[in-house]
Amino acid sequence: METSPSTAPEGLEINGDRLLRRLTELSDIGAIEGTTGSSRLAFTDADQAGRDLVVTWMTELGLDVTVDGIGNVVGVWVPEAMTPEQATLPPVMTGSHIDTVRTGGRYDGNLGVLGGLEVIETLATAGVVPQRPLAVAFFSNEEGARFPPDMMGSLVYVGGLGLEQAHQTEGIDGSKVGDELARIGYLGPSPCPGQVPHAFVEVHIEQGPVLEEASVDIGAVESVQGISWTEITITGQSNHAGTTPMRLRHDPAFVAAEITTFVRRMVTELGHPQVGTVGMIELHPNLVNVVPASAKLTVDLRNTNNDVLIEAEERLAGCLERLAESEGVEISTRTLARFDPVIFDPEVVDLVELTAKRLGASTLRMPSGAGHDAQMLARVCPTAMIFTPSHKGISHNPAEHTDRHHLELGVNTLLGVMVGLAGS
Ligand code: HGY
Ligand code: MN
Ligand code: MN
Repeated sequence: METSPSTAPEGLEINGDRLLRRLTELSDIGAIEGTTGSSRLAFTDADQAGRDLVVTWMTELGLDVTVDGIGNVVGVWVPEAMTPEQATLPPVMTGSHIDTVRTGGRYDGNLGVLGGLEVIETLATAGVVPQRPLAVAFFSNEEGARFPPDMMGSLVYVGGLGLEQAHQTEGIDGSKVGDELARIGYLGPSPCPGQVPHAFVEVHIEQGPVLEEASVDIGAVESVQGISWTEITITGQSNHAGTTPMRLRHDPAFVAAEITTFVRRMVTELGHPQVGTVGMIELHPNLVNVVPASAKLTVDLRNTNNDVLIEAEERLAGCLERLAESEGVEISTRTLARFDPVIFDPEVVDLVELTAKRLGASTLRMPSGAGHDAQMLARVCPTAMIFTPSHKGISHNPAEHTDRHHLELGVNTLLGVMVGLAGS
């Protein structure tokens, strides 16, 4: 991958006011009262409104906007001064997502999409003509919180998941991806898999404490850890809370609690960087005086080391077998997501680090604890990520915050890396 240190005009900087204004305007859609966060679960009305707003900005900027069969939106910038040969080259692409978890923050995903838009607007305004088109995308359903798996849109974009299979995916509310895409008007005509970019780079908040604790400005992300999501359904025997002696109980709530504590103990034993989360527990019928009939819970396991992640999965499976036996319940599982760790392109990582240092930033090479669309694009083209610090490491929480200086530094780094990858 030939990359050249950024050849953007010395000192060319993004317009921080414009970036902040767009981040604010977008986060006002699905705004969570009293916070700076938003709730825009994939393919909901709020997601549709957010999509419409960003598509408007892309169109106003003169980008060639396309929507594909899973609702991924790509805006391509082809400056008029570009030669016909250059205009048909695969673009350097950036982007991320604008869907959020139910309790989302202002910057998760949004920074990568609006930062990409800002880079293109800055270059266009300055009359910089890259040697190949630049593109900014937002990929559908990156969070996977309503419809698993996460990174669904970018996974379909790179051919890792069939479009029909994605459309048939049922959400936590019983709706289907294909129906919801049609309902919000984003069941687009562009083919999946999508065009393979020349290279892909994503700027994203770290969503963890590492950069802030180390007082470092920019993360040069070298990898993404492996992800394993399992849905567990426990079927016991519904019974009267008062009359049923403990010896006769087959209690899914108790089993769910045992699984939750098992995950914590196992992860502690395996040690850092293994993490484990029980994020969802549902009881049925969920009433004070009824021993539950069933319980459904999710387990999210992650590790940079795939072998240890597999060990964690095997230990969890053993725990479920023992509990089914001892408590006389039925336990079934469904894999919601399973992605191996991903290593980014070393030359693109080098360019991120070099570009940030040229801007006077301190840098740190690090893995990503969160999943990102970049980990899917890495399957088809040279890819890396730029991290900005997260205040107190808080994310997937409306209190998510990154200070302006770091937002601007992250997007200025993105500008330099994109120009460096495209040549100008
Ligand atoms: O789950 C994740 O890591 C990402 O936020 N989708
Ligand atoms: Mn994200
Ligand atoms: Mn997220």
